Amino acid sequence: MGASAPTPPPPERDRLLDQLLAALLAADQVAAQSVVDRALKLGWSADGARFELITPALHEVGARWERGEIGVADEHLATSVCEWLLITLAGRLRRPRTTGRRALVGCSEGELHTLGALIVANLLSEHGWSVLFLGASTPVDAWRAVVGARRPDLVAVATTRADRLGQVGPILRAIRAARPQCRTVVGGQAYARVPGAVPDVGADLVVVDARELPGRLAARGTG
Ligand code: B12
Repeated sequence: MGASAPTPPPPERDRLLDQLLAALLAADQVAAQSVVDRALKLGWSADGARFELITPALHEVGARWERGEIGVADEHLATSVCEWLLITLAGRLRRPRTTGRRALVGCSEGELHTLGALIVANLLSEHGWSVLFLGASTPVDAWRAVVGARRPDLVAVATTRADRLGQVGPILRAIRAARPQCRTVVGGQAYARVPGAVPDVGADLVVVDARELPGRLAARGTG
């Protein structure tokens, strides 16, 4: 099972997506896992399951929560099942030999949406990076401290809420002050939410679609 492969055909994708959504709304971890297993048996890649199933299913869960069709606890349960799916998916893949490059991945201050960052962390691991994953909301001073102590070559900062974008500039400046040679990449739904141009927060790279990340890093000689 490779990490990346061609996009699955739409009818099959729609059917599996419906099944995954039903499993998530029922908070049925076993059923959700079997949908992902079916996709992999059909030849989908891990990235196919991440980007064509799990991500859109969670976006739909959010839309239903926003419309008041499901409660906060339903959304929490769906999220915890997806976290499980993402971790088991990453655990199945054979990782390439590490290249010695170190990446630090986390969320900007105040940001509690962690699954996008988790996907980025897994993706980088599968492309040979040694990855440190910070999880949710890391304050500016803590970014400075961890970058100084752990000396990453790349830092990826995830932001989902557009109203949290103001926190990203100070984080990037703290990273540069701690380690000037460290490259920075930012991404997450916040960058897609702002109408018009993708906001410039001062990162080396802005990547809205995580699938493009390995290629974009390689094109800059960072991958
Ligand atoms: C689960 C969830 C939560 C959980 C998160 C738990 C967790 N462990 O992550 C909890 C309960 C904490 C939560 C809280 C809130 N949430 Co919420 N949440 C969601 C939900 C349903 C799913 C998020 C998710 O995991 N998506 C799946 C991931 C994989 O997708 P993704 O984030 O888009 O990531 C992909 C790309 O964006 C990209 N990417 C992401 N990060 C990065 C980083 C880099 C570097 C790169 C290259 C790429 C990249 O790659 C990923 C892979 O495809 C979304 C719905 C949605 N549209 O996503 C709402 C949503 C994001 N939440 C929303 C809101 C409003 C909130 C709250 C304010 C609610 C409240 N009133 O308390 C709080 C804010 C908390 C905070 N301080 O951050 C809104 C945001 C609206 C907006 N305008 O910003 C959404 C869109 C729901 C909605 N439809 O209204 N939430």
